[in-house]
Amino acid sequence: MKPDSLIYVAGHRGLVGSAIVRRLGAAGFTNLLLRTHQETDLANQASVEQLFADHRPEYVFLAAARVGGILANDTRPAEFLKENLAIQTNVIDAAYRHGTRKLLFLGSSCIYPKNAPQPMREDCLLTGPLEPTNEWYAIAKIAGLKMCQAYRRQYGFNAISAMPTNLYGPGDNFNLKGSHVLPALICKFHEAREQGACEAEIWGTGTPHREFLHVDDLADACLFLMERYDGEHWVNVGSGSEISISELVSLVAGIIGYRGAVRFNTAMPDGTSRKLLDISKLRALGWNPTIPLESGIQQTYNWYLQHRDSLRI
Ligand code: GFB
Repeated sequence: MKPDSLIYVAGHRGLVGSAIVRRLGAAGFTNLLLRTHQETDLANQASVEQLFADHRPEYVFLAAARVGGILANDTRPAEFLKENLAIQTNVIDAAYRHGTRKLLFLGSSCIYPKNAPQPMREDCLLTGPLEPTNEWYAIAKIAGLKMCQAYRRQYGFNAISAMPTNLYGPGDNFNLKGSHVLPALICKFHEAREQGACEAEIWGTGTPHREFLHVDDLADACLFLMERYDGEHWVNVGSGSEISISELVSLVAGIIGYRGAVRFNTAMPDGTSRKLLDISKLRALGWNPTIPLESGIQQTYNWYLQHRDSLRI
């Protein structure tokens, strides 16, 4: 990418897209194409066609997606499948037809089988059944990375895919019905402490393990891959370490200063028991994560405190 290359960040107001915009700005890329959902509905093929015909971006970061935590995934399967298939199909196809030089598609670690050996290597894709709570989202993301592969093979289109682990950071969704676990814990413990509540509810058993990556690390990896990787195979992006939900609960409660009790609501789903990514491929390319979990959570909590009044929670 050159400093004046026209770069389209699809989904620039989301957790990932906003981090990519910050990272591009820090690296001196100023010619960014950014459109809100109101301006361009990416699930609408005609809108996407118009955008690409008008602007012909040279590079595309495809960070737009219908995303959510375990409850949203589990209860809104049609939206997660249909909207993601539509968004990614429209954007990847339009980018190819309008001469985009390179596109980076963002997937998710939930593409891998529920019982995949840990840590999960890229080549365990499609070797077993998916985790039921998010199989709809996972199927859409698998279709997206396969579309990138297919367009590369048949048309020579330079489309690559990155598969991030569970993400967190500034700009996350703190709405408890739709959020992932980390923003949910921040919100729950902060509110409980403020209100002097003696108990906070945690979903599931607390035994599942998750790997968490700060979104600024992911954005850095996306730029790295855009500039240095041209392969047909997708690349895992993670922090390389996992933590149980119970341990995470203690960590977040400590950072926020919540000293009340926690109650595990086992009527809520646990999801998959582990999903740690094998990131040796990315490390071999020369990239490593840099943001430790504890300081990343502290920074995210500070962001939450600053933006709390304007969040829809
Ligand atoms: O982050 P999370 O919603 O998504 O949940 P997944 C992770 C774990 O935290 C689960 C537990 O075991 C939850 O039961 N948990 C405990 C909570 N308390 C809470 C809470 O208050 N809110 C939430 N949300 N979880 C998602 C997928 O799975 O991961 C997506 O559904 C995507 O498709 C994303 O892949 C990265 O890690 O289970």
